[in-house]
Amino acid sequence: MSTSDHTEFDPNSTALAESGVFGLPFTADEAKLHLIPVPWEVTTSYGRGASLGPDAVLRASRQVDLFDLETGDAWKIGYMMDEIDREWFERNLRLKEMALERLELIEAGEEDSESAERLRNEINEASAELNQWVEREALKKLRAGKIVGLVGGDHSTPFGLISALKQVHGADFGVLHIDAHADLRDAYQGYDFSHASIMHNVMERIGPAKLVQVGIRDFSIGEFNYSESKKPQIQTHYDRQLKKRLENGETWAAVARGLIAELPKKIYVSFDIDGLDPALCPNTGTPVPGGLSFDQAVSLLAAIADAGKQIIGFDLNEVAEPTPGAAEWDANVGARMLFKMCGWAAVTNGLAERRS
Ligand SMILES: [Mn+2]
Repeated sequence: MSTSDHTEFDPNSTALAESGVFGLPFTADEAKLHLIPVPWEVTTSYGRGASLGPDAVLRASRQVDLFDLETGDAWKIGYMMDEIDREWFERNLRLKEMALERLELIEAGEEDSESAERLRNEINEASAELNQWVEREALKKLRAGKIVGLVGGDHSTPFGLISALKQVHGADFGVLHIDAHADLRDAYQGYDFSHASIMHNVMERIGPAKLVQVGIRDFSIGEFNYSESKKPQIQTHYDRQLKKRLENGETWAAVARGLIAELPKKIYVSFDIDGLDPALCPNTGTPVPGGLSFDQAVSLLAAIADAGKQIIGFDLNEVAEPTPGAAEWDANVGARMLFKMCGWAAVTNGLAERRS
């Protein structure tokens, strides 16, 4: 849709196949909220398709109805997604092949061989370059006064955005991390910027004031000990512990309020789709039983606004392309969660009125 027919945009009509994210017509100049798609899954251990996530979410997003009972017409501030970068996507495919090649060498007991080392170095260098690219793109947008979200890709992808946010806001912000996995490993499988290390990297290399993890149910003893040693800067809320509180009669509203109370006023939301019940994301790379219901996650986001806190940025990651023939279920769920994050970001930045 071109800008010329912008005034004729009908929020009730069916979105055109080539329209923007959520079927919206906004240009980059007009939109106050920008989404950066990052088609990247070089270090994923198993399961494939997260690099196709941005495209799958974009397509599914056109089916989302714009009016929202909680965030009303927040979309009117303008949401847009950058075009998916072909070069990074192609590079991702080549590097993913190299990672598989290296995995074969490791399985053959040749992890220390010269060829395995060469592959590892090349992947580490490319991942660092990707982070720099994301950071540059995010900084441009932040300095133009935009709210910035990111659509992965695997969970390594938001590092550059969080780093850019620190440059703009300083370190006095917290990360609300929704995930099945703790992602606190130090250089998983020899990769500096692995999806499984994202929160370790965020804490050690960027250093926000706080990390609050929710839904965690798949983690190593090393990650557990690391989290314990970093209390209270890191507060990991294991899924089982949260569920037990609910079983014992606490309400989710009270639990959610407590989780948000641990965070400073400025909050970055990092949403790994596998934090949800895997029935909601069966095709994600590493699904784990348990997790949050869609509504629990939605209430958790609303609790940020209830507490008068501000979403300074966010990401949605690990949404997988459906297997051929399967319904676009993961992307459908992902697009709806993304829409909620956009809406609450608009509201908590004072750009839109909440409705309920
Ligand atoms: Mn993750």
